[in-house]
Amino acid sequence: MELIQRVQFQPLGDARGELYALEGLKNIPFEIKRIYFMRGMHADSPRGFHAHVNLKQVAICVTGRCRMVLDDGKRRESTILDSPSSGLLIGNLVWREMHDFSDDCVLLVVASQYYDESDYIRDYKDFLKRVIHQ
Ligand code: T46
Repeated sequence: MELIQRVQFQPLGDARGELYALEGLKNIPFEIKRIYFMRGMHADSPRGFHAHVNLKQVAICVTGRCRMVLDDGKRRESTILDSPSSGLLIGNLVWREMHDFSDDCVLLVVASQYYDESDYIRDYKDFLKRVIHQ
C-alpha cells in the first residue's frame, strides 16, 4: 500500500464560489467522529511529531499550503498540501510531521475517533518499537 494516499473532493461550486462536501463512508473512508482545524501557524514552527495507535484522519489544506511528512517506520515520504480538493489520508501507526506552513494556511482535519491522549505515540523510538512488533 502507498504511504501517501490522497482523497479527492469534487468541487461543487458555481459562480457564487466554491463548495466542498465531506461525507463519512462516502468520500471520507471512515465514520467521522471529530473535526478540527488549525490556523495561525508559522513556517518555523512545525507540528505533529507523533503517531496514533488507532486514529485515522484526512487532512485538507483549505487555504494556503504546508508540507506533510509521513513515516511508517520503513518509509519516510513528504507531500505538499495546497488544495481543498485533495486531502491526505493518514492511517493509524503512521508518524506525521507538518512543516513549512504558509502564513494563510488553514488545515482542516476529519478524524475517525474522539480526542484521546492515550491514543498518541509521541516518542519516535516508542513508535519504531511498536511498528516493528506489530
Ligand atoms: C494530528 C495532527 C495532524 C484537543 O484537546 N483536542 C483535539 O481534538 C486535538 C486535535 C488537540 N487537542 C489538544 C491537545 C494539545 O494540548 O490541543 C493541543 C494541540 O494538539 P497537538 O499538539 O496534538 O497538535 P498537533 O498539531 O501536533 O497534532 C494535531 C492532532 O493532535 C493530531 O491528532 O494527527 O494534528
